[in-house]
Order: sequence, then structure tokens, then C-alpha cells
Amino acid sequence: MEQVTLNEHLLAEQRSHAESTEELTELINRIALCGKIIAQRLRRSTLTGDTGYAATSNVYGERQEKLDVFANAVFLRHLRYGGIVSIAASEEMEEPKVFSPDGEGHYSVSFDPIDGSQNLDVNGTLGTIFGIRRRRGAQEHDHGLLTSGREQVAAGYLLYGPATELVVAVGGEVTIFTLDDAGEFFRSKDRVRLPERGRPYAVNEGNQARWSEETRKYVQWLKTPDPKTGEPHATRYSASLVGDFHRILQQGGIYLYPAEPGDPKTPNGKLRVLYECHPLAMVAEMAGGRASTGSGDVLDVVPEDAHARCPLALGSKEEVDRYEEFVRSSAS
Ligand code: FBP
Repeated sequence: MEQVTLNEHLLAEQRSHAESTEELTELINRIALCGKIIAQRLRRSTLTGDTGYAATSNVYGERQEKLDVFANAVFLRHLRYGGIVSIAASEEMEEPKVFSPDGEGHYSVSFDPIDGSQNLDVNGTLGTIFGIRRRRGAQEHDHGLLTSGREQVAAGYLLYGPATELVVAVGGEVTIFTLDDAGEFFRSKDRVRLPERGRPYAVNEGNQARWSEETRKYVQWLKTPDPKTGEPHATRYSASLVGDFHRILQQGGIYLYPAEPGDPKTPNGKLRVLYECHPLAMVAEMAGGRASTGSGDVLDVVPEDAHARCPLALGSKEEVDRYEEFVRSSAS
């Protein structure tokens, strides 16, 4: 198989999709560079004392890990120059960073520098998630950030596992790239399709006291053997959304972080619209899967602020459709 680099793939994209500009190619290459730098630091973090908490907390009151802060700084460093990005919003920053108040930059970027932070000090699977929007006009006060997920022109994630992989959704296709020892991302899977159904399910059942009755019934249903196969669904939860979704992208299944009507602090669940839900919803939909809040597409959610949350049911079309049926059953 001829090895195609990330840049070669993006340049080919540029020739076939109007949305894919030279600047967007440059931007995705920079995000890939951030991934290489973060992967290198993660690999040696237990030897270099980079594990553990920083002295700061984020806007959600969560203690920040040193590597959360490091990864956030790496992104800001590599997004700020060249006038491509006007604003960068991060899960780890209360306020988005405006690089060009005069509206020079054509793109806005939202990112979660380290997804699965709880896995940081235990060598578990980790990720970085990103979403890219094109600015519609210099006068936009929010630089086009607080818009529906359908405004994203590209999205994806980095997975820091046994291999470091980059998954990019752009120009109607989802592609997987693997980091080679030469320090280059090579295409490893093209035109990725998310299977219509699948056995894996990822949900933190420890939270069920906070769920709706319909969600509890749905998760109970997942454990009942399928009449056709005699097999129930299989629990696969790693405490890393990126790690769990990467399995589902290739094997099918469903990741669920539902609404929590039982918890006044997080009625919409834990996950953030701009940094987690919108980007992965774009990857899922572009690969033929779905992302739902339980009552509608996640990509149609318009966040009221930069730290808004929404419920997430993500994965195979059949599995997400079925979850919506359970949620709708409460209405009947
Ligand atoms: P972070 O971005 O802070 O890591 O939060 C997201 C996340 O860690 C997901 O990756 C994971 O699926 C989920 O939260 C775990 O939450 P819980 O501890 O409630 O199961």
C-alpha cells in the first residue's frame, strides 16, 4: 500500500473541495503538529514529573492536570500566528483567546486539549478533540463560535494510545492517519464508514441515579440478549470519550453520556457542546453514524455560551435511533 502523508491527502482534498482552502490545510497540519508534541510529552510524563495536578482549576471547577495546561499552551502557541485563526476557544479556558480582534483570521477553532483527563496519571487512553468553523463576517461578536455544529468545516480528534492516530472529518469524508516513527502522519484508513449497528456500548452506569427512567430502561435493554444473535451488547467504557468513540467508529455501537435530570448541577450531562459534542458529532455523521441529544441531532444544538453542555448519544445509526425511541417513550 502506497503510504500517503497527511499533507498529501489534504492537498488532494483542496483540489476537489471548495471548502478545503490552503489555510484549512495549514491549520489541520498545525493541529497534527500539536498532537505530535503532546504525544511525546505524554509518553515520558511519568519520568519527567509532568503528571499530577497544576495549582489551577478550570471554569467547571475541575482541578487542572499539569498536562491539561501544557497541551492547552501548545495549541495556543501553534494557532496564534499567520493570521489564519481569529479566535481559539478551549475547554480549559474561561474566555476564548482572540488572536485578531480586527477580524483578520478566517477560522475559529474550539478544542479540548486533553480528553479523558482522569486517565492521565494511570497511562490510560487519552485524546485531543477539535472543531473548525469558518468566520462568516468580521462583525460577528463571537467570531462565529456560538453557532450550530453544522457550521463546522472540519473536525476530528487525536488518539494517544498504543499508536498515536489523527482522525479528520473534512470534505464529506472521514480519514484516519497514524503517526510513524519518522514523525509523520500517514493515512491508515480512508473513507471510514461507521457500522449501522454494533455490540460495544460505553456509559458510566455509576451515574444512573441521575438519569431519567427512560435512559435506565434503555441501558437495561442493552444487557438483554439480542433475539437474533442471543448476544447482549458488550460494555466497553474507558473513561475516555475519544478512546471509546474510536472503537465505535470502527466496530459500531454507542457511547452515551445522557441528560442527568437527577442532578441540578449537570441537567444536560457532563460533556461540552463546542469541545466534545459538536466535533465528534461531525465525525460520526460524516462516517454514516449519528449523534443525538436523545431528542434531536447534536449538530443542530446552538450553544448559548462557550461552556454549554448537552446530552450525547453517539455512534451507530440503529443504536442511536433506538435510544431516541426509549427517550420518546416517556412522551407517549
Ligand atoms: P475531560 O475532557 O475533562 O476529560 O471530560 C470528558 C470525559 O473524561 C470523557 O472523556 C469521558 O468519557 C467522561 O468524561 C468520563 O466521565 P465520568 O467520570 O463521569 O464517567
